Amino acid sequence: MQPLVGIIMGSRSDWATMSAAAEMLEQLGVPHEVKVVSAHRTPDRLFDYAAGAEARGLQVIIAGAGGAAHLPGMVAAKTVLPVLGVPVQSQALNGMDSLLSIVQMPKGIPVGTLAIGKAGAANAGLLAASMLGNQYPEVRKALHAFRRAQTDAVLDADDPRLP
Ligand code: RP5
Repeated sequence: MQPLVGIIMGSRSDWATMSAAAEMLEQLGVPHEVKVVSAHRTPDRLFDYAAGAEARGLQVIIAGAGGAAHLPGMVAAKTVLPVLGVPVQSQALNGMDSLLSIVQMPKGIPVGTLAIGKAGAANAGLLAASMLGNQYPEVRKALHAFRRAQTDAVLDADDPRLP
């Protein structure tokens, strides 16, 4: 099926984090693609990917990177598609560097920034699905089911002393 969401990341090492976004989209039945696209190691690939994303039918791009994380901002500079940025937890600064690099975009080129690490990646998947839900009723239905199951899981195990 034609991918609607593009998940990109600066390095193969980001997959341990970004796989949470892919798993969420998988669970919600949203067609997606996954690629390593590095802003500084493969700048031409980054430009081609971002510039061609809309024509290829992508509707949302999720971009994860760590350290001086310029990938989401650079992608956003080359497309009007919504870009969701995931700060990957870096070793040196625990992801604060990634977070600030992604969230502090100057006025005019927005990047919707999620939390550091796997929670942010999973939420990026959910947020992408919410956006698609405006146009694809089956995705909205899957989101309602996800929320119901999440609520039920808490209510069904609300005594923390029990296993
Ligand atoms: C960034 O540098 C990547 O997004 C990754 O989070 C970080 C480290 O990359 P590797 O040295 O593991 O390839 O570009």
